Amino acid sequence: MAGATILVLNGPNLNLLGVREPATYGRETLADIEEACLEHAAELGLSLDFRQSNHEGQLIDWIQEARENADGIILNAGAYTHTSIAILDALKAAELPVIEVHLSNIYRREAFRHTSYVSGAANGIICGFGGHGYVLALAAMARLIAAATDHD
Ligand code: CA2
Repeated sequence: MAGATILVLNGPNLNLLGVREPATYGRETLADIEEACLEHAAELGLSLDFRQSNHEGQLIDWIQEARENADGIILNAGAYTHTSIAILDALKAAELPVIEVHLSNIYRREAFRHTSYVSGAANGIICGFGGHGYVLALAAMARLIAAATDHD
């Protein structure tokens, strides 16, 4: 597992974190979350590739590239979670462990947020813990990769 690279992908509008709607998404910025992830990844011996895009096609290109460049994907697809069969297909084609993350508890929110296409390709889902959910996802990913390596 040492040296494994985790791609952490963030979808549309997550660049606004900490700047708008603090009542829903908190005051933590995406840069704060990246910093916490970098710290935790170093403790776990993982390399991190942390990215954000507002564009569905860009997210799909990065997921496709991950097949060659990464060992696991942590994804907060933002609103594309609830709409994008294309992201689901890309995740399935990547054949990597996937952890879905949401800052908010999507099951306590509007009904349209209760459906996630991403979940169809995810090993597990973490939602409702704000930015700390990304750190929890890294710990879970380290265990998934270690378990897969043990069986090789
Ligand atoms: O809870 C999450 O992490 C979400 O993925 C966030 C998405 C939302 O569409 C999902 O249902 C749940 C929205 C991200 C938008 O982030 C903003 C941050 C600050 C201000 C405005 C939007």
